[in-house]
Amino acid sequence: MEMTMRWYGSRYDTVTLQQIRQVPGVTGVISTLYDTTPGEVWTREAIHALKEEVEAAGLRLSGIESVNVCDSIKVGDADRDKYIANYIETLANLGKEDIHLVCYNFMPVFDWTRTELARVRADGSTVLAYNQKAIDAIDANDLAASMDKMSNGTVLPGWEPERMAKVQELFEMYKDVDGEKLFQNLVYFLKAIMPVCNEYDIKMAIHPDDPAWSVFGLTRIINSEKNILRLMEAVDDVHNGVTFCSGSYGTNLENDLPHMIRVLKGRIHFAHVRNLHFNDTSRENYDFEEACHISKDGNFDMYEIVKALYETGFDGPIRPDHGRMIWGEKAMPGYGLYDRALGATYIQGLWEAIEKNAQRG
Ligand code: DNO
Repeated sequence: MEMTMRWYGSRYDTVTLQQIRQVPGVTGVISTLYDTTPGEVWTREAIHALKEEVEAAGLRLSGIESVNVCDSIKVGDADRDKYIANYIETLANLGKEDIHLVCYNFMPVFDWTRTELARVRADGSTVLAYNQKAIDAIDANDLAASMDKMSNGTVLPGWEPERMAKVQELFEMYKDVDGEKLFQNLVYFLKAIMPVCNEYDIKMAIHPDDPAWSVFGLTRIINSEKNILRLMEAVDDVHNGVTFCSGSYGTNLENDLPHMIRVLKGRIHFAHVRNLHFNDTSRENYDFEEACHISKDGNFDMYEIVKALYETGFDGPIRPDHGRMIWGEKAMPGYGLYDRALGATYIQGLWEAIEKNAQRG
């Protein structure tokens, strides 16, 4: 595995490449061209400039999170082939720049969803949290506005204001898209891009739905072992792979995370590792908050998760995921430096112990 951190680019991130370079063991960043809109072609020059900037800081551009898939492709409307052609051109340009990992998602309208971006925990740290009652009480239109207000003036990934301005239009686009249709549109997209992925050895890594169930009546399909395996079989090519995000799959307690990692052996190209603390798991009062990475702060056995990755020969980039906001840091919710740095060293500690144990028999 390669330890990485997500970085939003010098124009948007409060964390610098130099700071990331100083986190023990981190050798790469996962980034994106943040000022592009879904559907447009990424030029080779822009990709090259990003890569050069990262390399000048002594790091590697280990992958892209995300090249977003535009809504036309997701709903399968008349324009989709045009946008798929653009996506293919972007992938070719990434391949020419020697980039071989692309994370993306296929969630309708909203990317990840939370109801609080700064819930205060007992130790005074703040975290992202989800409360079902709060979701049930709000109109989807208001959620976009309140996320914007909660974001400390930072641009939240997946909640870009330009997209959220047309949220009603987006809901309209998805009104006839059920789970099966969305799945078929995803398969259509993947089949169309596999040739360019094969040509440049680009591993596509789909990010799961977060949370792992439908919100605001919008269907969600990448949320369980059964569904992700169905996708792997429908396009049975190693370049059709998975971002294993423990915090997203883990929102559904029926998902056995270490087991899922084992059955997805060879198809996990990227791992997001984080922990959740559940306060209530009944359907109506469902409530969780994001914990720090260590096992005892949350509900997941992080040792078993990392062990499953190790034992299945996972060799892609791994990154600590959302961190708590601690030590007075002001940053994009979930993406401060300090707690993610603690997460990165913790995961590496687990990995080293597991690896040495295995090597010494
Ligand atoms: C949130 C992230 C997601 C993820 C996308 C991938 O923090 O995990 O926004 O990057 O879903 O396309």
